Amino acid sequence: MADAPKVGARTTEPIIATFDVIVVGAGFAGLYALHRFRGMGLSVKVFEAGDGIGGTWFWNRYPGARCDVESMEYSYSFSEELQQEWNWPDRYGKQADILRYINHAADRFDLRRDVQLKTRVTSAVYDAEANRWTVNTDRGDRVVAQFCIMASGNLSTPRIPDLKGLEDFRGERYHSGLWPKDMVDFRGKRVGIIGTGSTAIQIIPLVAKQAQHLHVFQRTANYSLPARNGPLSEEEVRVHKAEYAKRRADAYLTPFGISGYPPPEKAAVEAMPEERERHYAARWAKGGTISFLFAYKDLLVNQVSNDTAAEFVRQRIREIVRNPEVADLLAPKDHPIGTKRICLDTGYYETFNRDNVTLVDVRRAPIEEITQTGLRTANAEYELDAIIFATGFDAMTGAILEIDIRTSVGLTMQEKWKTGPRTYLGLMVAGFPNMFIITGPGSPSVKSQMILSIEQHTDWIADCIGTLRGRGLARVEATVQAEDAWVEHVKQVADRTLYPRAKSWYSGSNIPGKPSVFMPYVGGVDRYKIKCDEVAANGYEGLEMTG
Ligand code: FAD
Ligand code: N01
Repeated sequence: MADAPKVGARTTEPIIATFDVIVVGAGFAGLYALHRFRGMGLSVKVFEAGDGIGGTWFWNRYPGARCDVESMEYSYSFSEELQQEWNWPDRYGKQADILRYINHAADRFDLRRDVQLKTRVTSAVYDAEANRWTVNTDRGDRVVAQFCIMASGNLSTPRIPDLKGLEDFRGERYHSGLWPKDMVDFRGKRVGIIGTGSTAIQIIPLVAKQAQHLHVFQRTANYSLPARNGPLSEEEVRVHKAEYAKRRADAYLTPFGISGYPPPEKAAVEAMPEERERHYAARWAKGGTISFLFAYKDLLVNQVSNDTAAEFVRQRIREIVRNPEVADLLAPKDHPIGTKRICLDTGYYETFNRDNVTLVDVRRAPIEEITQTGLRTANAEYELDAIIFATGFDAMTGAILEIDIRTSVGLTMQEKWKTGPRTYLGLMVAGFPNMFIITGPGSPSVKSQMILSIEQHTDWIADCIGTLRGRGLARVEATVQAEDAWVEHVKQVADRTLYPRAKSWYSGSNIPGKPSVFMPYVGGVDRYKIKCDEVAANGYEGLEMTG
């Protein structure tokens, strides 16, 4: 970073402005943080790299982009008025509707005036004497605040694999997470899509309907369940809204932070095969991932049980896809179901019955090079007019580590997280006082309904800052002991499940050279919230408040 102040060498450039709180990012997290901290009487400044607010829903405009948690749940709960007045048209909101909702919330709570768009935070330096963060941006801002809040997102750092010849391609090139604002027209084009994760599985059925031909380059097959998306009826909405407050409270008592799905009591291994089949079939017919995962209580901890659910899905794939070889290739075999995010689709497997769609196995014959006119694998060459990279993100740590975060005593975040992220509760990092992360690694974050987690984190941070100030203190920091114990706990909990058996972005294995550490806390939102509440009730144990 060219203009980042180095340790101990305070630059002489003038400070442009001083705030109580600086927030990095204006997605669901940054916007709620702004609202919440402003409500405490704090001065807040939000920096957002994009030229609009909305985070994930601003950037991911690809065809088919939708949430996979039902919209009546996947929305803010902090304002009863907002949740009563807003109407979601569909069971799973499409990207444009979610972005419209975020913009509505920003206007309703007058948030825009404190958000600076088109501005990327490049460095954040903590002055241990003044207990202040100095934040620099790519637009030349240099601002100071007592607190720095990382609301920079878990899936906000898109990654295109470092393929030979990438820059030589003469056709159109897209990454799902950097999709253009104008509609892309694939009509009459030969399109290639690399990746078969949640994103690609949403894109493929729609692009297949437009393109002259679509080649799907698959390295690893994923489990996908039918979304059964559709319009919400007035009655469904009325009933949900009448119970909103209770449902929101109930969500905190569940592992994934989603109400309406009672956690199962029976283990799959205790059920007879016919009963299991009935159970899975009912959930497949209803649509959605949570109900499927909640078919039995041991699906994520017992390989034998998991195999029964995985085999059920593989059978459905074989039924839907007419070509047995293609069906076999699409049937995942290398990881237990649910240990990577289960995908949700509308007509994904059916798409492979189309004459204009070809599945290419790039596990057997890897992509060797992008050519000027397409792509070459180890055994064939493909002529393409457009390539879609649905290749994912440097998840959970990418956005934070892209910023040069350091302290005046010589600690850098890059060094601290060299062997994987270390946090206390996913909220704070020892050695980096007065910095909080919203849904950081080590919290349920990506394993939960994220807006609920965002609100829970932000409220906890707000209470912590309020307590610090109430005590007349200026500095709050996680202790190394508390952080070590939490990191160990997160690992132990994950090791008791099947999660570590999958290679995925949960453990950083999608990014070459990234340390392999399972990052989310999978003990459940319910247990995690109890822990956070206990920490606060016990006077913020594990944190030191000084200054
Ligand atoms: P983001 O929305 O990622 O916002 C972070 C913002 O920070 C971005 O706008 C980014 O530009 C900005 N930023 C980052 N670094 C900097 C910097 N250095 N300087 C300035 N700005 C910066 N979760 C669910 O719970 N349910 C779902 O159904 C669901 N669907 C998803 C679908 C897709 C396609 C994707 C990609 C994710 C989905 N998620 C879902 C996860 C989703 O990311 C979260 O639900 C939520 O939107 C995250 O909000 P956020 O504010 O924490 O982060
Ligand atoms: O990214 P991914 P995503 N050669 O990392 C492949 C959320 N989300 O954008 O598995 C060939 O899951 C890679 O292959 P492999 C959700 O949390 C939600 O799809 O590494 N292939 C994989 O197939 C999700 O989990 C929704 O072998 C290469 C794909 O690219 C998260 O975002 C919708 C490759 C990347 O899959 C990320 O999903 C969309 C290479 N060199 C996203 N490099 C909802 O429905 C990568 N791949 C809510």
